[in-house]
Amino acid sequence: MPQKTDAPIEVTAFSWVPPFARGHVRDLRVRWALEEAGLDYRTRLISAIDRPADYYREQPFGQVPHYREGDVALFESGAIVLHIAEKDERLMPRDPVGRARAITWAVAALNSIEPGIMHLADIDLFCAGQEWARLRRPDAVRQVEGRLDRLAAALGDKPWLEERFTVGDLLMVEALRNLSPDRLAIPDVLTAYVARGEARPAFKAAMAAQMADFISDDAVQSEGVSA
Ligand SMILES: N[C@@H](CCC(=O)N[C@@H](CS)C(=O)NCC(=O)O)C(=O)O
Repeated sequence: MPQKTDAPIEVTAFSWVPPFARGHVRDLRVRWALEEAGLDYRTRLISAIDRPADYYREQPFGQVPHYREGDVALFESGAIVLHIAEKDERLMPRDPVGRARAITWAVAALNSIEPGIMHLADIDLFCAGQEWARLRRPDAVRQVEGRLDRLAAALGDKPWLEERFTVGDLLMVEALRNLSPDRLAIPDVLTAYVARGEARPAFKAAMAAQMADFISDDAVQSEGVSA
């Protein structure tokens, strides 16, 4: 596993999040890209509850992940994953056409697919029970389902969006993972696509590493450890 305490690449992650969020915090996609590329990294854990004041100098919005590698300091998981992808042909094809297509899908994941899914998560998880959420939900579901249908058509019967797995698939699978089948209709080909992504050894290693970094609920509650 490329998580090493003396690694030159540092990624920030939260030390604790509620159970429903575990496996969905966005350092996961960065860890996944690093695992695919075989690059060692270390994590710096910060509290999700009491964000250190000086952290905003690194990540203007106080969010995770933040990435540091020598003089390179980055925020925004999409930018970080693209930066990592540039280092490894397995994530970013070297031929100009393949590279452009991989970037196109990466941006589509972040710009055309993920926002609707996160809006739905706001409605169903964070604002559940609020009147505006009840009124907004049918249209929000329709919009996401429309996008999913078009994405399923573009994927067709291929395993990946292009001839082989790229950074575009990594970000697309990550965006789709925040969908819940009991909240809307997900085309079968996309369910299988996400399962293919999650079956990759690099994804599994990233998931295990994120889980291992969380301090336990018991430590937070009974021992008063700062989350
Ligand atoms: N667009 C940012 C979003 C990062 C983000 O939303 N991170 C969440 C964890 S998944 C976070 O730090 N939430 C706390 C907050 O927004 O204050 C990215 O992709 O890096």
